[in-house]
Amino acid sequence: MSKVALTELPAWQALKQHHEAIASLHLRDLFDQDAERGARFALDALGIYFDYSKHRITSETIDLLLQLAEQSELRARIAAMFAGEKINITENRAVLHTALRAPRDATILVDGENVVPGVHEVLDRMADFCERVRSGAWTGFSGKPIRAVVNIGIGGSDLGPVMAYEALKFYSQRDLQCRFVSNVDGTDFVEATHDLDPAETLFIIASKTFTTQETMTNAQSARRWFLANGGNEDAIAKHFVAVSTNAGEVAKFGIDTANMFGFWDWVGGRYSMESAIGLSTMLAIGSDNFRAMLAGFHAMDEHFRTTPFAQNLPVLMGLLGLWYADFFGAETVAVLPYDQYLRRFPAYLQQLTMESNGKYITLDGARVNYQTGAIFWGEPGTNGQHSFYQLIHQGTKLIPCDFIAFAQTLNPLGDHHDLLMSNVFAQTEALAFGKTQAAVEAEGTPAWLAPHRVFEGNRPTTTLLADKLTPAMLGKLVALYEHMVFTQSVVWQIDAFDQWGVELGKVLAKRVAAALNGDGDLSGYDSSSAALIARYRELRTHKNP
Ligand code: G6Q
Repeated sequence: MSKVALTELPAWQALKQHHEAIASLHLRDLFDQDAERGARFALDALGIYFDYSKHRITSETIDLLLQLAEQSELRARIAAMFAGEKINITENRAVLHTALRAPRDATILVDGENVVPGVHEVLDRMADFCERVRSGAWTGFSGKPIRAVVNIGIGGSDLGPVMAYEALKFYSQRDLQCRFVSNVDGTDFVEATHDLDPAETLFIIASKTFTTQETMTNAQSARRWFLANGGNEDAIAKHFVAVSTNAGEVAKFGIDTANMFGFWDWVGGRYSMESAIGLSTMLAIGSDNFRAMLAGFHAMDEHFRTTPFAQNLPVLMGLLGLWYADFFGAETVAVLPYDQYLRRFPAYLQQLTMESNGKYITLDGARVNYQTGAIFWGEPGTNGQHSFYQLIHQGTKLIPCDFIAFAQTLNPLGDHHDLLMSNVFAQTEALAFGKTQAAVEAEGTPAWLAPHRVFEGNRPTTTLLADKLTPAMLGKLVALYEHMVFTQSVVWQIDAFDQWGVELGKVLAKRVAAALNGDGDLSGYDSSSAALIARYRELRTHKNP
């Protein structure tokens, strides 16, 4: 399929000109000129108050961005994704994470087959299993109930589960702890298990392919640890379950496929936290809360699918991100959740956004001549304020920020929450409006010091204010970012659902691993790599068996 190049679209050209005209406008002036601006550029949807008034935009900017979405055929692409068309063209796959959260009576066809009953069958099996573990009915080899769940997985089979466990800890069963092992660095496994009792431990081997080097290495270490600490082969079935699409490999590992929870090739790794990959989440919070989370995802799916673009949260968020990336040259986006439970949310979003939109080849196979995916990063507020916010306020880079906050805290404690929230509002105010030279001088600041104390302002922010962090709200937030990513990928004309960029390193690592153990010839390597490998061979003390 051949499309008109993005930069040739009329809306893109108009945006270029429009950018020149408004780039120097200051948010101070925009707010001064329009007393209603705060309300004009704000939306209320699905319990999220979405304030995008502190962006360097006018009504015309939004009109042109919406035209860009139309000219990019976003509406048709959304329909294609929801209908199960194979929009992941480089892997020839449908992209149907939305089917994972579709209600029981929905019909979604892939190759002529309705996939929804299968989704709910797995959810029901997961719910039954989780109930048995949570209630203590499922016991380990010594008859004791399970008290620790260790999820072994990496990338999409880790980041979502970790993030969701942290985010929803408030709702979790506290006598059942979850831990996560992802890194092939043995330290990860050793530290995660050093104080665990194998008799009370359940391992979830979470791997779509069941061939990922890191996960399989950790899974084998888990099996050895279990056998060396009182477990036996017959008890493996009580202590190891799998989440995978690969029954053959699961059986080879020795896990009873009755204890395997499946999913499908139309679920991408980074879009899988609400599939069986979320088994640890369901074990932690229970199936009712898990289903509430799915309902939250689904509500945002429907919002994205049906709401006109001008009121569509993911669409607007995606277009605003694009406005800064492509017209202001901004390279990063800071995500700043003012909720301690969301501390892993930025890390989770890094994979979702950067693995999806970190592409320089279009669907037509051409090299892009514009910027694509931004670098996402962030930390929970207020901690970031005491470290990197300085650069956002007074550095030379433009960094649009997403502030995420909740009106109600899950842990009321004195006036903590008001103090937390006052920082949200104060930061976005300071970033937008800054502090002028005149204001600094009026405070009696000596002339030589004044420039250091001036805040230029005009730093754009979005504020997402919801009532409370619940499982449903988490689902909405994740789906919001998922669909934001998709929106951007459509305009950028890239495949958001493949990840060929992670392949090369994997292949080379296999070759190097073989070279580390011998004393073979290194002449096939470049001089830097050969010297590093030689030095490693010389210095390492522990030899693999
Ligand atoms: C995500 C990627 C990647 C994947 C991991 C783990 O979209 O595909 O992060 O999730 O490589 O893969 P397995 O689940 O197959 O072990």
